Amino acid sequence: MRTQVGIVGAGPAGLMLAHLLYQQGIETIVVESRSRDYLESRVRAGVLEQGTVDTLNESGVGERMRRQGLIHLGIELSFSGARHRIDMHELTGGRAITVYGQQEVVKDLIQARLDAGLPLHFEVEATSIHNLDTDAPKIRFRKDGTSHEITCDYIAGCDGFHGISRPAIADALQIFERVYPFGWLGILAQSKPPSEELIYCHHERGFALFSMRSPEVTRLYLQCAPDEDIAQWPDARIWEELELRLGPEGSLPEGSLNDESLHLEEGTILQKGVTPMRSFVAEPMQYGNLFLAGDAAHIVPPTGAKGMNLAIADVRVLSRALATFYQTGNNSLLEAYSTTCLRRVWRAEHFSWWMTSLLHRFPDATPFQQRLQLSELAYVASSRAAATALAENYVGLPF
Ligand code: RFL
Ligand code: PHB
Repeated sequence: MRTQVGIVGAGPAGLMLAHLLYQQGIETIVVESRSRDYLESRVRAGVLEQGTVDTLNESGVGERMRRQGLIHLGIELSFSGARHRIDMHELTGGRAITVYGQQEVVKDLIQARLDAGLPLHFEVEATSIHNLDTDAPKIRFRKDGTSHEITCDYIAGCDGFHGISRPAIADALQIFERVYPFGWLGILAQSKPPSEELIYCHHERGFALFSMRSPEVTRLYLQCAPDEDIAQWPDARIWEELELRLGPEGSLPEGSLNDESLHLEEGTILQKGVTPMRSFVAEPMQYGNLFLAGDAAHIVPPTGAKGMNLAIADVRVLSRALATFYQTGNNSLLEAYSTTCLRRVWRAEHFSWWMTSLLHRFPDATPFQQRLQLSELAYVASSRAAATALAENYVGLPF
């Protein structure tokens, strides 16, 4: 097999790249180890930045998102028994986020690819990549017991954190990493969300997040141990813990909670799982004719809702660089790929680390550190400058 750009992985990064390159007349082959059904039902991210929304719309795959996505103009922070609204729309001169599930984005991109009749191979696991410093790099995979090879001009490693692309160039990379001493237990439930906006809760029992997928389906998270045993969390315990973290803290005087109290509707839990949390960056995001994009190159803890948005931002840069090369022969944008992406990546790394540090309960935090956390929360809730810094990062900096 021969193609211009061989793409390993059909998550948001690989699918979006294939779609953007198709629009530029560039040939691609996508190989994905999982089944279509698995990809379309994997519940992950839910918050799209304005720039991600614009990219989907401009490339003609935003129709269902425009109908079903929920536009949010603000978020709430809950701490010390009260809720505070951050009016992102007002603070950022009219920007907003859209709540639309990652698996819905993936469905729309898979459909566009199949409608165009272009190669997207499910249940095909790339086993290795070769000849990266030649002009004919290769992707090897096995199918039906025989091994196959795709010869490319370029390879895009869009195979996520556990893929094969980054390890293939491990010797050329510098790794920056921080692992957090907690994870998130996430559920998807058939019930009305407790609020129309997302609520990020700092609570003495640990962080909680109240999000949604639609007016009837809620997505909720609880801070837990990184290796939490999900079997210890029957549905009733999850609801009870969510209720506690949405409510007041034990030591507060009566009457300090907002009088408008929230109602948590308990519905059928459709899915549950535990995600460990880390910050991770591999530099540079390129070696020879291999380009890494999305989670293959970097991970953020989910608190800032940046992971999928960064994946889309990377492939926007890469698709433009490849288009320029194929149209003009000029490879300067390709050479600048890693540097260009890393500027945005590190901003998102900082913001995600900051949101995580602000909102979680750290098992080894001293009383001094806990007071600093509360002071910073109070500052964000009361200072326009501090709230603006949160808002502009949350809605996403312009491309
Ligand atoms: P993906 O989605 O992991 O896709 C990589 C694909 O590569 C395939 N693959 C291979 N295919 C062929 N051969 C091989 N050898 C292969 N090895 C792997 C895999 O099967 C997979 O399909 O990476 P991509 O495209 O870079 O996308 C990244 C996002 O998925 C990720 O950053 C987000 O989900 C992170 N994230 C969030 N991001 C946001 O922007 N907003 C959010 O609100 C948000 N919330 C979240 C999140 C991630 C979470 N979890 C579960 C990690 C909430 C959670 C709980
Ligand atoms: C989600 O709805 O899944 C979600 C929302 C905000 C986050 C992370 C995840 O920060």
